[in-house]
Amino acid sequence: MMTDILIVATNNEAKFREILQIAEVYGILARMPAVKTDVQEGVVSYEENALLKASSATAQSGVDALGEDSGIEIAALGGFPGVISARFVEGSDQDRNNALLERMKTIEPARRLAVFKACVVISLVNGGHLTGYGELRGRITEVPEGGNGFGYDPIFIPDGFDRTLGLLDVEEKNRISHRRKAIESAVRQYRDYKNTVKKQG
Ligand code: ITT
Repeated sequence: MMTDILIVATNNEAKFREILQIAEVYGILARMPAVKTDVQEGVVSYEENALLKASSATAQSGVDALGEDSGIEIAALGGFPGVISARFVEGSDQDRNNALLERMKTIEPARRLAVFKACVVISLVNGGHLTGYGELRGRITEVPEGGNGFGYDPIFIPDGFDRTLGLLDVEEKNRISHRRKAIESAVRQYRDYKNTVKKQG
């Protein structure tokens, strides 16, 4: 089992706990950075923001680092809020959930489709980086339900389920989530890269 330690460049506790649990499955230990990773995110793309977070943590810590950027895209709102999911309304997660439900109050159940997207970038001390993507499709409820998870979990029902992510436990969420898929892809590439480096060394 590998025990490479990756710095995780996030200021979001709940996101960090999910990343930690998922990375462990792949034999990678993760820890929160002792460095500031609160970079100025742009509004261009998840990739760009994830790379900014990861490379800022690598620059400050001198080790390989994982950054993640994610968001929710609501079909009936033209993909809004997307890359600005964390900050399109000031305040709490609950405030943002209520704001989205308010904007969607005239939208019928069949048109409440949404997708969570995540991009994970692992920046390497050698200057390169590895990128993974993940998506989770589902729909937006009419009222929030459940207190598990974070962000939009209480108003999102994944395809194939009849309950919100806020009602699933973290293990269930981590089996299907956008974050899981993005981490799995990036961490597999990272493992291959580490194995190649070891063979060469
Ligand atoms: P860092 O930038 O420090 O990692 P953040 O919370 O600002 O933390 P993002 O910029 O990536 O993270 O914003 C992602 C937002 O999208 C997040 O705050 C939630 O509102 C939402 N989101 C992403 N993944 C989610 C998930 O699994 N469940 C619920 N909401 C999620």
